[in-house]
Amino acid sequence: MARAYPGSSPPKTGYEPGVHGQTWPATATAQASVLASDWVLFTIVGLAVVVLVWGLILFAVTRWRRRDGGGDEFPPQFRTNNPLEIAWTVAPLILVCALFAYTYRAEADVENLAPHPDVTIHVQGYMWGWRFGYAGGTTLEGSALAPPEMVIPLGETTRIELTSSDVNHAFWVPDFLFKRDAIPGRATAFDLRPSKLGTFAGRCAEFCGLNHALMSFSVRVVPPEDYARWRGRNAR
Ligand SMILES: [Cu+2]
Repeated sequence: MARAYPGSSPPKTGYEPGVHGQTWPATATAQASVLASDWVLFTIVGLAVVVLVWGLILFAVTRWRRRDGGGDEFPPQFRTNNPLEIAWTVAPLILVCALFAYTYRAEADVENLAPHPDVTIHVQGYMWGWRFGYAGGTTLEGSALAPPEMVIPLGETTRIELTSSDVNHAFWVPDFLFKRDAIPGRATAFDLRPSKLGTFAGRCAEFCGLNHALMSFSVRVVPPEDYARWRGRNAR
């Protein structure tokens, strides 16, 4: 259980049981919800296939089991059955194609960049920390003991432009179900639209050297009014 911290909620470590264990995935952004529903769909379809296959096996072994005093009754013996062959080839094919199409659309949704993001932040990974540069001037930088905290508004679109100044790092926030490599000399962009207030833990997810483990950060999602006030205080 989370302990009560005065004034704020404790940053999650990203490994709370029941949140990141083998259960339903956490979703703190609109993009994460898209991925989570994809995950849920795969789980449901997978379970349906399991029930069908186990059901058929159970049916076969009980229907044609050897019975006491019943002699040796065999199930119908045949070499080919075209309708059956076609059915068990086509049905899985349709299933796989449908799941592929759904995932393709989900990934396109997650990767989609809004034409006019509300907030833009240049994120730079370096050995061993993170720099958050807000369009307009503010740059946040922390240390291993006081990792930087990115502040973004709830329900609005934040564009992250990600790069690295030295080696490969990776920007990862478990609650956002999102991870992206930070590559030196190359900038990539993605959008986040938070759907939950709170402070979410982030990590470097690419082993990048001796102090890789210290490359943490957090993302604090606040109401848009609070964000505007925070920007007012920090804009320079
Ligand atoms: Cu790193």
